[in-house]
Amino acid sequence: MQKEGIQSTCPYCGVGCGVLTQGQQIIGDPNHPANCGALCVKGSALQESLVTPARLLYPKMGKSEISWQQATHEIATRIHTSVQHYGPDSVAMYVSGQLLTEDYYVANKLMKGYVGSANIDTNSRLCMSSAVAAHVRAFGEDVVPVNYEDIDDADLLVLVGANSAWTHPVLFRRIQQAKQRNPDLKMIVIDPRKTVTAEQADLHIPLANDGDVLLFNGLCRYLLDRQLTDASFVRQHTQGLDALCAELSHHRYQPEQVAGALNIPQSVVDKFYQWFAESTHVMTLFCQGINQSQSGVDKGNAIINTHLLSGKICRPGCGPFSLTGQPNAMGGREVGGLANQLAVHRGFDDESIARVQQFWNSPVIATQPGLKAVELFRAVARGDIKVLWIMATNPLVSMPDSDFIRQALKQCEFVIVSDMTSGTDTAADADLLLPAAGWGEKQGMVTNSERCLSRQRRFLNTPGEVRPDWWAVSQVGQQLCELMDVSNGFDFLSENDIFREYAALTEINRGTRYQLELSALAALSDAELEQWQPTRWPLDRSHPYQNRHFSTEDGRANLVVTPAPDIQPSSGWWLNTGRQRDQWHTMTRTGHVAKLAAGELEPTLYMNSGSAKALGLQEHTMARLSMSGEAWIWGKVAIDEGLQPRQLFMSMHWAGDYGGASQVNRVVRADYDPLSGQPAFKSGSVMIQPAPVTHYGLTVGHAHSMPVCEYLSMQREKKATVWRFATSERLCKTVPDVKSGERVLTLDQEQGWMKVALSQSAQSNILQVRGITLISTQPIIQDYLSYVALIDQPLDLAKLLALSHSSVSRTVCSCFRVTEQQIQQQLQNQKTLSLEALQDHLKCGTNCGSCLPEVNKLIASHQQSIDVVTVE
Ligand SMILES: Nc1nc2c(c(=O)[nH]1)N[C@H]1C(S)=C(S)[C@@H](COP(=O)(O)OP(=O)(O)OC[C@H]3O[C@@H](n4cnc5c(=O)[nH]c(N)nc54)[C@H](O)[C@@H]3O)O[C@H]1N2
Ligand SMILES: Nc1nc2c(c(=O)[nH]1)N[C@H]1C(S)=C(S)[C@@H](COP(=O)(O)OP(=O)(O)OC[C@H]3O[C@@H](n4cnc5c(=O)[nH]c(N)nc54)[C@H](O)[C@@H]3O)O[C@H]1N2
Ligand code: SF4
Ligand SMILES: [Mo]
Repeated sequence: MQKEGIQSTCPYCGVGCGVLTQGQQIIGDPNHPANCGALCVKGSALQESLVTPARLLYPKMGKSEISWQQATHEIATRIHTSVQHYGPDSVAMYVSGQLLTEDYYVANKLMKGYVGSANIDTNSRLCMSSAVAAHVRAFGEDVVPVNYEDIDDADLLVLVGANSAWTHPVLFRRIQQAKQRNPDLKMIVIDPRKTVTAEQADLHIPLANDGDVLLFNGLCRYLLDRQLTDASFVRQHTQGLDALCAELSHHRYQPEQVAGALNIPQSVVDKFYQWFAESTHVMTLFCQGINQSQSGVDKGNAIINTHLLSGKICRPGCGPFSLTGQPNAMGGREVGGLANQLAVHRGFDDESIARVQQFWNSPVIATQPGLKAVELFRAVARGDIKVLWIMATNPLVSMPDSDFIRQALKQCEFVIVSDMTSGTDTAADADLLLPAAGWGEKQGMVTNSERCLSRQRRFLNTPGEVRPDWWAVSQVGQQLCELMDVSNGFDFLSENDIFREYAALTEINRGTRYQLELSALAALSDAELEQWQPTRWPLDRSHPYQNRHFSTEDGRANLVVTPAPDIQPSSGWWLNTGRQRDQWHTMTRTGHVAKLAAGELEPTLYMNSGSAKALGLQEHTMARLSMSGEAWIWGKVAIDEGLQPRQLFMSMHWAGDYGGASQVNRVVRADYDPLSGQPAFKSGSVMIQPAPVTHYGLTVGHAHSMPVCEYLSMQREKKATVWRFATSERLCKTVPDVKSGERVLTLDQEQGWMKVALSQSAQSNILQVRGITLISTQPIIQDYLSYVALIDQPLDLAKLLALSHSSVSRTVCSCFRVTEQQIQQQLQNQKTLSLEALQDHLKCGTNCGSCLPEVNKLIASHQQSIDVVTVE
């Protein structure tokens, strides 16, 4: 039963939209400052996502269900024994920006204050750690110095390495609205790919991969050479100018050199620099194209340098804006859940260690940084880490070089995984599985990109023995304290107790250079926390650093010298990875939602038509990729002219049964930024070839056992499941197996055969279709949805055979399942080419609006084709 009228926060991206439960629906909260009622396609499918497949309901050790008491006792004992025999660093936790602040806080306290090791790292290492390091280097603290409202005051928005139209859609909508209100507001998008976001920019800069430091250093040089800096701001509020000038004096930072090295026209570079210099209010929004790089931290600092030099910071409408990925990546950074922080924005200096230890009353405390994600798993593989607790993340899919992670986990003596589902790749390698309460079943605080604390609230009953993560950690903490014979630091009765303790700990920052200070919240009662409304810190409602006093020792921001890395000549093939509009990470929450699954049907490898030609590949055929020539992954080829020659793109999502062996991180190297440790997910060099396909296959129907293939993906539709496969082996007509009692009809076709599984309905003699399989030596492009529609229907052979001439079309609007083909047809039939007329017929884009950029693009291209015809 779902409770009515509950205010909560969306569990997906860092925009942090408010939601409300209304009957059996989840809608946008009109009163939440992050979204004012709007939701994107993922947010508006939350209700459908609530039923998690393979839900984990009881703690499980191996194959047996055990009690929580047994499970937590086992963990505490394992930790205790390991610390005694091998020292505190033999224990590690790997947690997540999708935990609540309370979960994160206790996990951090357990590891750093009671195990005595800082070996607690998080998937935020893969996501935000370069931005964190850049903030700390420039400002002395990990503070995002802008608010969402600043967008409304800006004259120029620069989006760098961010495909926000897909990844932060509600924020992107805010940008579009600001543009509508202020036609002078310009938007620049800096991305090697022409993304949907870039298509809407006033200027798109398709720079060479990792050319960002060079581009932004060039901007600094431009401002300095032309005396366009804010000299008084620089003099009074920054330090490091001389060293920066020395670096920038190199002639490679001149606009013509920059343009040449980045392979873009100089006029484009000039325009960017000129717009930046001329605009009084500039914001630079950046995300994974910046962070996920071997020069990620320098990229962040190069961006911040431009704002410091020009004084376009510390006032409304200005500043660098690191967009956070996960719903509570920011909250995790606040409590200090990264291996290189201690707690509450403090590092491992003597004073911080002493104050935190005193507050925690901790028996042992970590005194130096722990291992960062990539190194942490290497230590696991070496056998240095004996007990590893993974919580709310799926590293076997999301870490680079994921086959190595699989080996590391197999090697580890004791792996605990806390998740909502046992269906993840990581859960398969766990020794102990803990059933976690998920979104809607637990409550606590999350902090979004603009430092706004909102509450996720419970509105569902908890099934089976599922428990919130904070509870599981606290239970282990209590038992560990008993074993250590120290006073209990984990006697929390509710998430509120934990939140109050966390807020109280931030008091150590009061009156210091640190901005994170929430101690006023330590006095909130349960009732007050229940009533909590979204609140930004600093709690005095000031704009961060509005007094131009930064968090460094002397209050001056650091201009950081960021030498630009050489741009690699593009002789090889470059694999860029990232997100699709409708999926969330490793698909555990969105893979089973039919309308979200329609966005990208199978593991797809994008390239432009020139690249495809060079490789001898055609759309819908299969290519295979490898990092070292050992393991290969297969992907379905699709053409995206937004990619440059020799650039490939694949989404990070395909995992578990959905993606089979085609997980992209199997071929992404574990290279990382030396300062932040953040992996360079966006610049893998790979080998690529046409895959040696003998047979392609498509099966729609109910549970089947599918053949073992190099390529096998799965998609859930409401009525049936869809499998797509390809193999180098010759398949024979027995594939796939049919269930006993089913009858089979096999029809030879031009390039293969069709196999229909039939069952007789109990009431009549009518044969009903249970499954349809197409096998062909050629790619199968027929419209799978028409086949899905035939499942569980009486056999209609004529209809079935007619479908062999259908073809699949890309879904544009997921909410109403409108395809590109339908839109094209409607546009052809329509007298006026307006969006409104289109929507009257098809409704596309009338719910969440996430597809509007694409719908508008189709209208525009149709308009163009008409223009061309008229000119001729
Ligand atoms: N739909 C959806 N939305 C999400 C998520 C999701 O899983 N699905 N996840 C959330 C999370 S955790 C995160 S971290 C964010 C990520 O949000 P984004 O960072 O916006 O998304 P990505 O697709 O990872 O990558 C962004 C862009 O970086 C570009 N890029 C690659 N290399 C370079 C480069 O060298 N320089 C520049 N300037 N750009 C480059 C890529 O071409 C890509 O278009 O999304 C959040 N929102
Ligand atoms: N190639 C490539 N790889 C990438 C990226 C990329 O751009 N390219 N991006 C990286 C980035 S930015 C990120 S953020 C990561 C994300 O990668 P992951 O964090 O590994 O991905 P998720 O699928 O979000 O994993 C979250 C897991 O937690 C479970 N879960 C959900 N709620 C709860 C809960 O309340 N408690 C518990 N205990 N479990 C819960 C889910 O079922 C799921 O299994 O991927 C990274 N990997
Ligand atoms: S923009 Fe982000 S927070 Fe908002 S509804 Fe979409 S996924 Fe949720
Ligand atoms: Mo992320």
